[in-house]
Amino acid sequence: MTFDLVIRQGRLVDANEIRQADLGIRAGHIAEIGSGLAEGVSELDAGGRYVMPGGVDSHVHLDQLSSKGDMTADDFWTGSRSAVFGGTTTVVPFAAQHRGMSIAQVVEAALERAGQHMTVDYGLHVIVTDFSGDAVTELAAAAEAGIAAVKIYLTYDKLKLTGAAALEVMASARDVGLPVMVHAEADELVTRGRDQQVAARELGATSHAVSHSREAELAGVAEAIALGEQSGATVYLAHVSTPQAIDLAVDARGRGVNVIAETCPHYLLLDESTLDQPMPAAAPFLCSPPLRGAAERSGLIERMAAGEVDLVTSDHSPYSMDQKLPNGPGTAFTEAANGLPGIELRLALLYTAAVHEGPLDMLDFVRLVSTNPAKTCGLYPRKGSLEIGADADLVVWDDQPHTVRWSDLHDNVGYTPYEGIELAARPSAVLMGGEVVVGLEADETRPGRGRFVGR
Ligand code: DUC
Ligand code: ZN
Ligand code: ZN
Repeated sequence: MTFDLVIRQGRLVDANEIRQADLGIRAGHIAEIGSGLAEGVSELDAGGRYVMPGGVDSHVHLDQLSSKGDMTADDFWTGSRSAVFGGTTTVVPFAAQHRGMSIAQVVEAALERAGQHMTVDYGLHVIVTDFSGDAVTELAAAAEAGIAAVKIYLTYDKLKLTGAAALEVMASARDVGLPVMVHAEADELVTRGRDQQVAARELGATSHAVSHSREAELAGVAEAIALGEQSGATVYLAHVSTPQAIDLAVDARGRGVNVIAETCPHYLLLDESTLDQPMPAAAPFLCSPPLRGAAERSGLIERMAAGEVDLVTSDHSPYSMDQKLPNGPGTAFTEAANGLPGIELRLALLYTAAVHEGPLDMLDFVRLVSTNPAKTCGLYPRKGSLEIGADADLVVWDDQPHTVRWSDLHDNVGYTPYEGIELAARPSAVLMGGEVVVGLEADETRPGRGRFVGR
């Protein structure tokens, strides 16, 4: 049987090995890997470049209303389109339960909107803020429907769960086989820090970092791990910003606790000193947990090289400058929407910081941006692998230095915190289901082409 497409002259790389071989695609799946494959209906010459599984971004906020009432600047269409231009072919956003809402309804509504608008394949997490009423049954039904994980918060007044409720969610998630993603910052430390800054009339961006301190993250991570240890649930530590928090994860794994640790490119490339300037200049850099210093950046990269960090996701949290600064340049840190956009640049940023200029190799790179996020969300080996039968979602990775300009990106945010940064590589072609979707002058993106991929 002929192939629909054969990719030749590629260096095929997954999380295990690099092979010089042809890759044959049939009916949207990887059908054969070997040398001298028969001619396909179409042929693609990778020109010696790496060919890797498409990126899987298991932490993105799209079409999501924040607890402050801000709608993300990217919806499922603009966010997923931006993702694929950067080499990400599967995203996992959130259905957000605000208090008083039912889990079943928010999951159903998000799946319906995603089905209409996503251009890449997608999973779905559910944020749980109110675990009362029929929540246990509804969570079990959501797991049955294929959601990837539950997310809970240990801080933020409108989102946080008490320790007892968090333990209940963990026990229920364990029973239905879902990991629990935790926003792990200790509420009492964050709140006390914030109140002290406000009382001292220190309202600038640096005060955000003072209140969301390193210690608050460590205390939150310790609590999340304790909840996982007691309940037996798998704990997925979201957006870890300090190497010491990774060390807590490593210790816990040594005791048999199932801990998955994630960090994000902004913690590897951007510095807390960006907050030490007045608004509006500091606004693009406000996120939680906040940016840290050089010691944290190098410590995280060391731990990635040691295999102690599982995932690098974007935590794409797209808010416009108007949302960041509801009161103009006089906006206090307590009023600003916080979160950084980064869905399109995730692969190029990690590659530049940790492979091109750091100790990671291509196997680490694929593991962090694709294979492990797919495994975490129960999508492997369909996603995140080059196995025979896997979806032919592929990236041709090109060593092509370039300067970041927001005007070259495809999101709807209006700025990028990485403006002017030099990056070492980017995709030259991105394939989904064996079709070149972007790159090589193609743009086959369209709302609704993405499919739901369940756990
Ligand atoms: N938590 C996230 O997961 N993303 C953005 C901001 C936040 O608090
Ligand atoms: Zn969070
Ligand atoms: Zn997030």
